[in-house]
Parts: sequence; C-alpha cells; structure tokens
Amino acid sequence: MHIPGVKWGALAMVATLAACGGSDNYPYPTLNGDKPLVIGHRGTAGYRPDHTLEGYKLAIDMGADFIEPDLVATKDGVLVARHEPNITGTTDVSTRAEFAGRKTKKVVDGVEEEGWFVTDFTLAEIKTLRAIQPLSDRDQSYNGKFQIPTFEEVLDLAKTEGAKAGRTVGVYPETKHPTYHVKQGLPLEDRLLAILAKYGYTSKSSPVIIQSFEVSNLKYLRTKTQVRLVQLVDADDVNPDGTMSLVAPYDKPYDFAVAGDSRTFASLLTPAGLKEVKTYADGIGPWKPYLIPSKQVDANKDGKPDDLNGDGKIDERDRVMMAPTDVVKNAHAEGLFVHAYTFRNEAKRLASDFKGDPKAEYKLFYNLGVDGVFSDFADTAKAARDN
Ligand SMILES: [Ca+2]
Repeated sequence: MHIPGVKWGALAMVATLAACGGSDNYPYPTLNGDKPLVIGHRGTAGYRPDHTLEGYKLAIDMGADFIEPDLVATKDGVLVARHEPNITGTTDVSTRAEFAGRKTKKVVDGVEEEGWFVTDFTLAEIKTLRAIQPLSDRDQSYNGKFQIPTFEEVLDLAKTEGAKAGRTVGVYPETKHPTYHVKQGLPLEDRLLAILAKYGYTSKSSPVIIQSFEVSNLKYLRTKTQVRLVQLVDADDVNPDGTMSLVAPYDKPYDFAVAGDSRTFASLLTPAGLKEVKTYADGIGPWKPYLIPSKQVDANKDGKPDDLNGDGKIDERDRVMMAPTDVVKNAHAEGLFVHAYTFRNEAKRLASDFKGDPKAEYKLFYNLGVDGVFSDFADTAKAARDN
C-alpha cells in the first residue's frame, strides 16, 4: 500500500555465520538463529523527516542495526538520499523562487509526474534545500531544518556513530528506480560500487546490504560485488480478501515491464521464483502482507466491510490477520534471509488483532522467523525484540 511519500522498503550482518546454525542465546526462528535485525527505515521516519543525518543518527541512538538510505542521483552524478527522484513532497523546493522554473514533468516507471526532480539539480543546489515531513499526521516541527545528505555522508555517520556506540552500524542503500536513472543518463550502480569500494565495502561481510525493486540491476551488481544483495518485492495493495493486488507500476519490477516479462512481484516469491532470486541475491525484502496477509470482515454479508472498531471509518484497524504464507519457510529453505517492510507505530496502521500495540505486530513477525524488519520506529522494533 503506497502512502504518498512513504516507501516500502529489509539483514543479516552475520549471514556468513549460517554454518553455525543457531544459538542458544538467541532462540529466534531466523535463517541463522540470530536476532532479527532492526533496520531504521529512511532513518527514523516516524520521528524525523525521511533521509536526514539527524534521522539516521536518531535511529542509531535508538539501537538500529542498520540505517536505510534510498539513493537517487543529482544532475552532476552524486548519490543523495531521497525516497523519490521527485522531491516535491520531501523538501521545501516548491517554496524556493529561484527554482520555480525547474518545475517539470517526467515519466517515472511509466507514470507521468509533475514537480521538481533531483536529476535536474546539482549537488550544490540540492544542499540549499531543506527536508520536510511528507506525512501530515507526523511531526512537522523539524520541517526546514535539515539538509539532504549524500550517500558518503550517511556512510561516514554510520562509521562515526557506530564507533562511539562501540558496535557496527550497517548501511542498507536502495537503488531507486534504476531504469529511470539509466534513461536520465545517470545510472546508479557503478556510482554506488565506486563509493563502496572507496570505503572498502566489497565483501559479503561488509556492513552493507544493497536492495532494489528491479532485477536486472541486482544481477549486474552480483557480477561486480560480493556485498549482500536483496530483492525487494512490492505490490499495489491488499484486497479485501487478503490476496495481493498487483496493479502497475507496483505489479512487477519495472525492468520486467520494459522487457515485456510477464512475471510479477508475486512470481518472485514462488518456490521457483525464490530459486531464481537465490542465483543473484542473498535475501528478499517483501512487503509484509506477502508473509502474513490481513483481510476485511463482512459478518452480516451486506457486501460492505465491517467497521470493527466502530469509528465510522474503514482502515487497517478493521482488518484481521490471516494465517502466514509459506514465503519465509520457502525463502529460508533456499538460504535466503527475509527482511520485511514497513513497520509503523500509528494505531491506524495496525490490524485489529494488535489492539493498537505495535510491539504485538513485531512479535508476530519475529515469531514467524523474519530476519529483519524495516521500521519507521527503531526504538519500538528493538524493544519488541529484546524485552
Ligand atoms: Ca474503523
């Protein structure tokens, strides 16, 4: 489900310990028996504007194992952290008179969008902008205060803050819209690899995991690096009966759409799909309803979903959780770890089963065996895991 301006978005820092096969200290049903990872989704999107050094730092302070920058490219080819190439919703660019003429239309993954696009700005120009909170129901008090960081600044922060905390903080970059960036003449992959090489992050044990919703760029990356790779798996929505809704452009990896490949995101999660994913990736990052779906209820059969909490609205709170699918089991059988997205604290984003308690949702997924969670609230994800 695509809340505007909100992504989607899932490690195993110790994936190389797989051979050890679990631990008495961490009796988790994960691939390796290790604690599931807390991944600070866009930093701490629940508390600070997305993709700011301040948000990433807060995630680290809250105990996140990894921080998650989404990467897009500036006109001069610098990787910066934003959820979309279109920065209308996540920065103050629309209020800047000097950039009024930069407003334009571009096609991203087959969909025309209007606004301001990172690919039309130099890094120096991007640095004059300030981040804003894209969700109106979240804290707006930090709007206009924080810069847009470069990927290197995020890596530096993880190193510095990790050293202060006496632990390794991983970085989990996502290549955003790889096909779009190729069309803009600004492909992401070699730029990303060059930066990672500069930091010495080239091996499976490096504190880095690269994620993508597309497939061909991950396959390319596999030929160039041993850093762990994750295939993200999206959908458009969840149907009232709990089945996944697959509608373009969220029905399949966009490179599949361009190539005329009939496979969908759901195809990647079948046993055959997972086997294929294992040839180029180390894990999967599915939207969480692929693991445990939820459905609406219509007890009186009037064709309308029941308002379970009686508030006159129909939302997540009026859904009930269903039985888990076999995706985690099948992925683990292939040796793929599973990092699910996105976990959020707000009561209106929690199914009725959880009674407004986000920790109950984490526990359900931890008990299922997920190896990590992308969370907007790293503190809650950690508390649910450790307490
Ligand atoms: Ca309701």
